[in-house]
Amino acid sequence: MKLSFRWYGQDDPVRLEYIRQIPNMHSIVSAVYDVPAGDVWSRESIATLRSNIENAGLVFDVVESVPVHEDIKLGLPTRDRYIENYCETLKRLGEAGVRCVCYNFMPVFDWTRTQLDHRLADGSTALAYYRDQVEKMNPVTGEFSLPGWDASYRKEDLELLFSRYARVDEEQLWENLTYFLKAVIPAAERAGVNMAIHPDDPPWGIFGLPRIVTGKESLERLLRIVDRPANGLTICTGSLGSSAQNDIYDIVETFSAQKRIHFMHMRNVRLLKDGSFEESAHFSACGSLDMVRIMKILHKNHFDGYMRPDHGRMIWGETGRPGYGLYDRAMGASYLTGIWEALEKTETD
Ligand code: DNO
Repeated sequence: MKLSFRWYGQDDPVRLEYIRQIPNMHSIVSAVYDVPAGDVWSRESIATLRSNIENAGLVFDVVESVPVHEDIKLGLPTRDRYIENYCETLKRLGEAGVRCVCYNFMPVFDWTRTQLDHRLADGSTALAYYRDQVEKMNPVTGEFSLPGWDASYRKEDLELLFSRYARVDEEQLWENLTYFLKAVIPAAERAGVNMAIHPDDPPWGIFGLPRIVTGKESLERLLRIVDRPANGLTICTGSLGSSAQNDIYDIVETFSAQKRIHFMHMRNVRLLKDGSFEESAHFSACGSLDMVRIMKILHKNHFDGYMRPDHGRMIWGETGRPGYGLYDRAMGASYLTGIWEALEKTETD
């Protein structure tokens, strides 16, 4: 297991020097943020990112994310150009030493929450998703702004995107994903990069848009499309685990045994009865997931990919990017390291 930590570049209030001080820290997970989705990442930007990270004594070998242009997800004729750009970016990342690229295939919205500062009993704040609130929302009328989504969309862009997605059902989205994987996985292999798709978060359709990377069956289907190690997974425990229909332990067991998990996002969530969820501290007792059980499965299957603590709460007065402060994620990292060390030093039974 290689421990890693997400960093949003020079604008991130969390400094690389601080991340370096977290025991056992190995890799920085980052991206080039100054280019629109679909453009090729410049060699200069990649080199700058790499040298900033290396100067801090850390390794730059994981990227999250190289975004997939909406035209690819929609299957528009323009997709070929964007796929070509995607492959070129992978080539450049491979040359710069990147070994794992996380991406997602969610239409329009990335991760979705209704609240970024839900107050927990201990006074900390965390992200939350309340189902009834999402059901009442209509993103096109624009009477609200969802936390965490790309605020750069104008109303007209969104209307156009929604009208285009009206013709894309789940099967069509699978076809578009298939087209993408068949072109991109060979390029990733040539670049020496493992692709690791992030599951949809939350793992169900929202706002009438299709979502397909939602559970064990869909992950199996995805891996079969191009049955090569470079076509792999990010298993995000908090995303998949936020649906009571997913057995996260079985998912981790199945795909770590197959060596198809390249990246683990470790996060705990508390599931509520109506299908809503609130994020929590990493410690098992704080949420609905048994983190030790997940780590045990990974350890048993000799997981040697990347792992990062996912979203943390805001604690100790820290302000900044919701979910991505330093303190609680650092505690999460230490918790995960502690569990791993205990497993390493315990005879397997
Ligand atoms: C949220 C993240 C996601 C993730 C992308 C991967 O905090 O887990 O935004 O980076 O979905 O493409």
